[in-house]
Amino acid sequence: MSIEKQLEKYASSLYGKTLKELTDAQVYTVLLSLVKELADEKPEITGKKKVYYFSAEFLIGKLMSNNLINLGIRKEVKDVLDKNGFSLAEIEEIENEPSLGNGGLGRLAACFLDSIATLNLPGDGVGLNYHLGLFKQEFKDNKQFETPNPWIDEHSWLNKTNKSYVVDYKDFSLKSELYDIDVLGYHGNKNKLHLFDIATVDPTIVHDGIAFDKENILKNLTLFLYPDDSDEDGKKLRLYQQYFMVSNGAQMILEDIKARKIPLDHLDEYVTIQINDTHPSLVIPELIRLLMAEGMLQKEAIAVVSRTCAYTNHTILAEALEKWPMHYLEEIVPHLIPIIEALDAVAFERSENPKTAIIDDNNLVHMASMDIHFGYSINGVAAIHTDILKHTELKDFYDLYPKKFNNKTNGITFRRWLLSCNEELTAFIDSLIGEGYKENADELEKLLDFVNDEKVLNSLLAIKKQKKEDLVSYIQSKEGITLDENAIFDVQIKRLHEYKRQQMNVLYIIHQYLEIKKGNYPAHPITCIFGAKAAPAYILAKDIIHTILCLSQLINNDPEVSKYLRVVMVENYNVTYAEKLIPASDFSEQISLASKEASGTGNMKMMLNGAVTIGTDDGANVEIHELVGNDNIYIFGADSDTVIAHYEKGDYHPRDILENDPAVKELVEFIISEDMLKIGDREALYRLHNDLWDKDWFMALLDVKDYIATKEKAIADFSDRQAWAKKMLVNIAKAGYFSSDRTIKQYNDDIWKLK
Ligand code: T68
Repeated sequence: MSIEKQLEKYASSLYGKTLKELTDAQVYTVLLSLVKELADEKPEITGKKKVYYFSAEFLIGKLMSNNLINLGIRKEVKDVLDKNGFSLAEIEEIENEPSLGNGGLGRLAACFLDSIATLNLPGDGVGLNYHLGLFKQEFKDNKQFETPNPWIDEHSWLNKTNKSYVVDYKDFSLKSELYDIDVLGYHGNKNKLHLFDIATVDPTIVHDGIAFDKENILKNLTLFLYPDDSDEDGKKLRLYQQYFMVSNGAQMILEDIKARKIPLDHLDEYVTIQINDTHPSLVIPELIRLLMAEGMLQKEAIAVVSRTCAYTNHTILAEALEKWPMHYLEEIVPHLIPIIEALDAVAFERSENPKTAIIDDNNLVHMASMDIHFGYSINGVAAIHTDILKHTELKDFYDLYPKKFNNKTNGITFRRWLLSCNEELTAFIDSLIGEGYKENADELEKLLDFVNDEKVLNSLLAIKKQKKEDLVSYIQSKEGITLDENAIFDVQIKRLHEYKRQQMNVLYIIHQYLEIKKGNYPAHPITCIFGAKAAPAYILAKDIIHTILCLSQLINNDPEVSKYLRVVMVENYNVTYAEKLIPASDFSEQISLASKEASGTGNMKMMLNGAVTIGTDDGANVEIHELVGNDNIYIFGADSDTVIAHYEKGDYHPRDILENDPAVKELVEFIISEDMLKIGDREALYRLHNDLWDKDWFMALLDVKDYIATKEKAIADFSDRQAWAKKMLVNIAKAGYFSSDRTIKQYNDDIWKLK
């Protein structure tokens, strides 16, 4: 049956109408029904061994466009809708974005599921079905407020299954429900994302933004991703969540293994569990416990699990490596304690170094330590990150287990971050080098043949302009702000964190503002665009948002300045927004303090869409730098060795810089100037200002001058449009390495070893 006939069939059965007579929302539901039916018919990918990707987050984004592409019917659907008076783009807007992730770690998990299915490898995601997701960000009085982000509609991609498991806690047990989302490979078959839930969860307990009774586990367990953990009850809730996720996942895996009549001591030949950061680490003791309950001896269970689990580290920030107080475990999952103690004893037999202990002197259980001792592979997510893990952060572990450590540089799925979000660029690339790059991303290098082709370069500029116009109208509709697509779009989109140094970008903006006020205009008008959520309890991150919003108000309302400089922070930055911002960006801001950004993946997405990176030699920027060469990237700032040495010696004092450099001081003082205090909250502005004087833990002042000078150079270069288009082209051509298909092949070759 043709796509049109099938759509008519659903229009008739669901609404008793013809396609033409439907509202947009009804067309969305009709399309959803059809795609789900087609997905249903796809066989599941099978094989002897399967990977289970355990993750607290799956930042999957809207699924309609991607699923149409992967089913190979997007064009046909678009034509049918056109013919009937609908725009596919508008229909796709209707879908709620699933709110199941926070940042790069969650988006990476989503890209990986896409690539695993595309490579036809058996691999499922395991996570939780958060009803209110991460919070929704709203701006009021130039400040961030958090509200619930309900995203589950009557019609959604979730398929209720009849799987259910009992999860035991100290004082009660919970019965799970399992929802699955089909994960379609590009022109291929499917895997699943398994999202566990409970029937009793109750969004009506939420009040005053995102407040709720943290002790009411029956009602709150799967409400929010990363519920506020600034108090004990919040921390315990996170532990309840983590155990729920891993116990369900482990039970589901063992159920399948038993159904296949596989002897449990051969588990590792059939299953590999990839632990995404430390949130799912309790799967190790839980799986050991379940195997012992099946009659396996503890020693053997530990050995089997150690051959089954592998761990990915996403950060060197110590505060993000989770440590659970033993008394929480006693209160919530006491049955894991004897196992964790046994693991600690084994670890001690292997090394008496207190730095590699699982249970430390303060009775804290170190999740990463457990992963490293009892996982068979430990990987970092970019070359420099893995090096720092081996030689600095996790050195004692590396000395103990050199063979376990390996690097897997992150990647992104080109289906979403090119084919779906930038159809114009995709079509243009197709016309130049054919479609082979869609399966073999390295073929993008063929674009280098056109590096001196004026016509091609002009087309690239024209496509960028088109995407900037699209973004201008999107921002107009969402934020009510009118931008000029002829300005440079300078984009910093990522979680708000001091180490990512949005505050350094703020200082750049202040510099530019003051220069314009003095009559020194930039070589080209520039629009600085931010998108970022701050964790609700992260005060300084919220102060930085406040400062950006105040600056935005000051500058955008100053007609003299706003001709040359504009500042926009978009509200509730999410995957949907990223899909509009990335194709439209000229400058890709990747300005973390060297050594702190494990990889970054936004840098890869922007590069693929023809933006040029302004960045430090950090994370995957290092690899981008190597690939594109000095002429096609703007690198600045202290390198990671210098930064690490400052931390070791404790010799970085921002006050020294401020007392000796009036130019830098002027920028910092502007934060508490009359102009700013008139607009903003005195306490918040002073807090940021004082932090920069007394702490500046991520050394924004160390790099700010080099940053400003580098950015000025980039702005000047931008004016030579042909030369700039060459940089764009080289960036696109060299982005093939960052396909998550490459990353997943490496995970499979080195770690998972599936068929
Ligand atoms: C990110 N991590 C890294 N963490 O920051 C980024 N963590 O460099 C890297 O590219 C990406 O992972 C993928 O590897 C995160 O996104 C979190 O969001 C997070 C949340 C809670 C606790 C710890």
